[in-house]
Amino acid sequence: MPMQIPDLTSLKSARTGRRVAVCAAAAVISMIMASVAPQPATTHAAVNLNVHVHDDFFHPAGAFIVGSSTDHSLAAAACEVPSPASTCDAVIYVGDTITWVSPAPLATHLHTVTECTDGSFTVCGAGVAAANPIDDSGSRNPPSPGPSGWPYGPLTFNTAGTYYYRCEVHPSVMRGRVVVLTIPPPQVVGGRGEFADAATLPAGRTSGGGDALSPSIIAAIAAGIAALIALGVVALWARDRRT
Ligand SMILES: [Cu+2]
Repeated sequence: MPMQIPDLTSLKSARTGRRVAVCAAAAVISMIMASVAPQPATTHAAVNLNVHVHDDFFHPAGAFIVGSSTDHSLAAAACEVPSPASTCDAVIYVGDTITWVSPAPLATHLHTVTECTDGSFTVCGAGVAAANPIDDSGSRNPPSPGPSGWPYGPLTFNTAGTYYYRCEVHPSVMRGRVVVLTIPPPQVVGGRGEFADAATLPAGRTSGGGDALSPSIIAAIAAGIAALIALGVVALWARDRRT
């Protein structure tokens, strides 16, 4: 019986065909992933954050639920100190605004919002820090709104950084920081709230929630499904070539 000699030309052709198919599948997957991948956000809708003026401390709206004596004591313990805790910081993003408010009955004393040069809170006054937009509110009476009272602002922060201020009536304990970040925030914010500050949420942002799939997760799922389909097609094609 004559020996069977394999057809080398057809074997090479099959291998080349598989390689082409795998490369084509990889290209399709890459194109799908590139088309569905979320693009980084480049814009941020400016929002306002209220900072509450108390006797005698500052804190951003929502950091503490001030309304019971216990929560008021917690807020005072954290914020009415020479170096307030980070929970007392007003954290915003470039382009956002801050408004200092003192809705009754938060405060009964006169207070000011006066910029300082740095975290020592020792050099303070109107215009002492050129980059600090806080300047000086002057002495303001509760309640808000009032003829000589609050609010102070909104003031816009266009440069990232940390800005310091204090009350000139209570300079050793009534100190605050505004931290301005450059990265846009997520489009879903938490459900913190106090008084009517939730009304300052921008259009398109919702309070609470957070259960919806993010665009990146949807893109990952779509890419995974596309990859599975492509691999299945390649496997079927390779099996057909062997039979
Ligand atoms: Cu004060």
